[in-house]
Amino acid sequence: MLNFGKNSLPICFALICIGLVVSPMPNELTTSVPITTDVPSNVPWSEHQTNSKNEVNVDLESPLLPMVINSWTHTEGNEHAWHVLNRTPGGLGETRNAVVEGITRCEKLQSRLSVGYGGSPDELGETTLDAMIMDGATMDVGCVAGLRRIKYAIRVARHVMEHTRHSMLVGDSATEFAKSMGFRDESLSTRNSTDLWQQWIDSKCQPNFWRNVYPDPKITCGPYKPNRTSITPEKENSVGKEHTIGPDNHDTIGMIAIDGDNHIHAGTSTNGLSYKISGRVGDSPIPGAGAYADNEVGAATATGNGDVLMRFLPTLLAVEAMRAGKTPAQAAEIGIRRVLKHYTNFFGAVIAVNRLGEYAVSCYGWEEFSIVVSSPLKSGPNTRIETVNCLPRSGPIDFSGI
Ligand code: SD4
Repeated sequence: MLNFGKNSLPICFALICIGLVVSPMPNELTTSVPITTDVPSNVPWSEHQTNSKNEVNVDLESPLLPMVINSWTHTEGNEHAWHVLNRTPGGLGETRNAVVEGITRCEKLQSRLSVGYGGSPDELGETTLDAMIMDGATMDVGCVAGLRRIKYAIRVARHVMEHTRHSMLVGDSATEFAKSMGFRDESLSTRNSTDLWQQWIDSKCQPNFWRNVYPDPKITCGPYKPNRTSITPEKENSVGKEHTIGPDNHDTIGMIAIDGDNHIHAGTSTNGLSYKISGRVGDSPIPGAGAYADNEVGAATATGNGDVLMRFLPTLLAVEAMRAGKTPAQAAEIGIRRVLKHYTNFFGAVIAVNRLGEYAVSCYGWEEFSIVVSSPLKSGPNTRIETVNCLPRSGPIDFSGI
């Protein structure tokens, strides 16, 4: 667990320089990057300064803002979001555009072949998309899940938020909605996704997400029927542990943008897990699971095995932990440890950012995890990749207070 939010700015710059010197990749850090503001982040929000309307910290300017932060090494999306955010001084009024357009850039580029069309074919060989945008000022959200045949899921999510009174549309009906809003209906399959799917069929549909069915899903493809024998109540320690998610086969971006007025938007986009059962929706489009934002406190976003993550709403947990006075580091770790309490064979990460731009990551299941951050730095590039060590997989985990 690494805390980015405590030490002094000079130390931060020194560490960045050391990281640049010792790191095999430019801009990639293998240690934490402590960043600070004048405001102690372990003070409960209720104790921070308030105005007559009882709004917290309204006049507080943070040297860390504006900022854009996202999960995994989707640098192009982050750079584009940063560019959009800086169209206005302080990023004012641009956080929604920054998140939506930054994520759209990833969807367009099929960033690292892992976000957007042409990735993670489901059991039927089709790519479907989940996405969400959340406004931390109004608490409005727009989400799409299992979206078929429309490339830019995050923009469709934005249309759900801005042109309906609903929060989420799903499946074919979401496609119809998108078409009526002017989006193009087109196949999301590519040579890459078709080849991946064919290889999966050739390997007898392994791995897959079925259990308690016949014929045996561990050795053969479906169609399957439910087993007539009683279901073992034995708890599985993981959901599909064969489906490891790593730097080369992950499929999600979670992004948070904060402007100089502490206005926050958070968003996600994913094509889910490869070989998912058709109709499966992950955590990414679910508020509180894939991402959450509240201008009064901050925001969080998660990545990893969404079938598990959505059971614990880790990003809501992280934001609520910060509201209760925890640092971003503690808050992110609370999100992860809540999952670990029940599923120790799990891959995932939570990024937590407070409204001042102090941030931290907690991750589990991998050795390390990378994020991209853009924020004003006195020296060095504004956009940089930061890599943190994940919680150790062996040894006791502290569940106190979880
Ligand atoms: C999902 N959480 O659909 C996503 C997958 C992911 O990097 O995060 N991959 O379960």
